[in-house]
Amino acid sequence: MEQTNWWKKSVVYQIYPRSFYDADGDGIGDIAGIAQKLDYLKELGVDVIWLSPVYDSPNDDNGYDIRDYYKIMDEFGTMADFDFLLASAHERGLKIIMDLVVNHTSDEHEWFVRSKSGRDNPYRDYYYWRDGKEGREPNNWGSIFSGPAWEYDEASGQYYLHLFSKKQPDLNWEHPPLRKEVYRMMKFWLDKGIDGFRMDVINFISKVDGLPDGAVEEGALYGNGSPYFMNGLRIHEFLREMNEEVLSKYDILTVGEMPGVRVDHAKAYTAPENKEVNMIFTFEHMGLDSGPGEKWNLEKLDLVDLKENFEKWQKGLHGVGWNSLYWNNHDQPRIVSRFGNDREHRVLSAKMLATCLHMLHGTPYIYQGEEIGMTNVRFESIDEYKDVETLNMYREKRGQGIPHEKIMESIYVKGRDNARTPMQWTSGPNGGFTDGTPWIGVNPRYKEINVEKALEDKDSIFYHYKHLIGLRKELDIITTGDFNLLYRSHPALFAYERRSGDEKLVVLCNFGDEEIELDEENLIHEATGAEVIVQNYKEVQLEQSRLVLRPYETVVFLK
Ligand code: TEU
Repeated sequence: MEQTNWWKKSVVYQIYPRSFYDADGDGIGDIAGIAQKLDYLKELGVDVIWLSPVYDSPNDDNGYDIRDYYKIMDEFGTMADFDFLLASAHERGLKIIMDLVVNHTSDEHEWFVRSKSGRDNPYRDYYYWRDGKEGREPNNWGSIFSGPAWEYDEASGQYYLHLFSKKQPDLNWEHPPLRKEVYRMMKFWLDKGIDGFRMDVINFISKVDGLPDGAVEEGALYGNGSPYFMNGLRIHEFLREMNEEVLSKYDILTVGEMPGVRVDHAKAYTAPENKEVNMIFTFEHMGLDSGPGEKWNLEKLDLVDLKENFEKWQKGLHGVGWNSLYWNNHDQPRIVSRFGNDREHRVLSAKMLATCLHMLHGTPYIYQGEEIGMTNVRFESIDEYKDVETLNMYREKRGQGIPHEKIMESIYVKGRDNARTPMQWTSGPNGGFTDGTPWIGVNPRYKEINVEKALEDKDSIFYHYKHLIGLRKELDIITTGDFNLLYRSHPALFAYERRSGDEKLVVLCNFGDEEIELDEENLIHEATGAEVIVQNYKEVQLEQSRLVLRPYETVVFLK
């Protein structure tokens, strides 16, 4: 089918269904709740909804452990609810893309139950089963969710591979019948009319033969297997086969989530002539405040690193492939707390961060609550946290004797539950998320930060996002323009220009708490007479031969 590339001018809104809106009062968000909020999303102006997994799951990893790809999770509703949501979205001109999780399934999936039942079962090769080595795991890889990446099965005397939790066994993509089953399932959902897929850790599906030991980095308990499962030898072959068998038959959006991907990989994955995926999620900019180590290491962001990382991706993919643009998702802490200032400058810094991202080349993704400036949370007790990654890490580090307070500090800054507290709709009980008891604590700031207040305040973050989304529709330069970084070495100013023909956008974002004064003659010249299309404050300081940006102020000029 002809690919119209409609997604090049789209803005995507990610919904984490468990925390979005609970229509039936059981304390868990559901599909009926999403359907009730479609007009809110229409008002925001987004084009596409990305649904985190809604398939049947025991929820060891909140739906990223799928037990039945063809069934809706009971807590979220029924297939009839889903069909109603899809039809209601399409009626409003909204598209829906689903989360495709096919690097692994739940250990309760029928395929795994059969695979585990015996070495000779026809499903055995749907997963990675290996004999131990000298009474230990087949190799020294660590799971991304702590512990070893292998689980021993008494009955068969073998181990199975799980890069994530032990309830998420990795699928063996080397096995053609498995790939066929995946393609059949994808067609089932696409034939229902969904508009594409976000593909979970899709660059992990090709593992290197022999699954060799990884290097044991200083202080690590296990070997680093990532060189042997990230961007593996057959990954492009598998994605091209998926495209040939399924994706090419529909006019859809495909975005591959790819931890460990670099720009050179991304050029190959997203170049249209390669017929793989439309775009990918890189993690590079999300690792700049952890240093070279694990994400729990807390380092201060150096803005120059962030600017140069965006420059690398903007220049690297412009005219070659396509960028996705994001600050937040269900795995990342809230950006206004992370790179902004969520206390005295929450509104300004949230708007600044939004402007910085939405004026770039690529397709922007907004994560639920980002558009109202939701912040990180600090639960007092570890018992209030729900995320398997966080809880496994806590137990492992406590076992290593690391103090509770030190671990909690990392959880406060980087934990995934920061993004998973319920969406804040009103200042009423539970932030209007549920009439029941929420499955996870509501962020106490819901009284000041909620949709109801945002919609009443014309100067809210919500309406700033709405304005930015509108500009993307109105100005082709945002979609087609090139990228040039300005003031590269400035420690607090993120400034760049986009050019297309004789048009130019100049974007200035003050990431700091201090006022920035620019006396750059040609910038002032550029700005003078330019149309100011985005600004935080009521007026822009264009005093005599100097341009002043106050803390977290943003201004965008169009010439
Ligand atoms: O996440 C991929 C991944 O690598 C995550 O472990 C992420 O890097 C980490 O959580 C950052 O803290 C995807 C999904 O987005 C995530 O929610 C799932 O837990 C994971 O895959 C397994 O499906």
